[in-house]
Amino acid sequence: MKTVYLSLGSNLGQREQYLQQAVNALASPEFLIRRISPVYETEPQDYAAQPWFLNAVVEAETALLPIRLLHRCQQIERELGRKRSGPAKGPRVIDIDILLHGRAVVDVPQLVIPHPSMHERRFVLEPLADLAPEMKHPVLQRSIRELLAAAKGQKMRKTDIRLAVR
Ligand code: PH2
Ligand code: MG
Ligand code: MG
Repeated sequence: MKTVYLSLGSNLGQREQYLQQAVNALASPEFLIRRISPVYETEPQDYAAQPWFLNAVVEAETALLPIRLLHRCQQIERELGRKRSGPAKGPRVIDIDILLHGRAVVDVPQLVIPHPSMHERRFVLEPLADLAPEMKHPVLQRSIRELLAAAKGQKMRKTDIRLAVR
């Protein structure tokens, strides 16, 4: 079993419901959700002309290997109605990204772990630091707390929304 961290994001439609539905769909005997960060409302990055996101991070234990877990995440994105038609990094009802998979380092065409931009994104580091501030990035060898301190500013606020672990 490995401890894994996923980033959830939504910026279209009923954003909170999409995040909760993603959590419900992820939870299974093969994917044991341990903790979920608070939900943050965050300014869009990389592609500015889109609505603000809700973002959160999920901590789970799983025996699913990285590619199997990727396929599971993509399947849930499709089930929740994600369309792959819009611009890259543009608006989406749900995005489920693998941030970390134990201390594994993966670099294949379909999947890069640790997530290649996690260390520079406050919308990832802030909720991840709520769960595991002292955990070290397996490539950069710096703690999440340190990466967060070094990340550039991004407008965001912690909401009162708490996703339920079922
Ligand atoms: N996801 C992106 C691009 N930009 N910005 C925020 N605030 N939150 C996201 O989840 C996000 C983003 C591509 O996946
Ligand atoms: Mg993403
Ligand atoms: Mg994605």
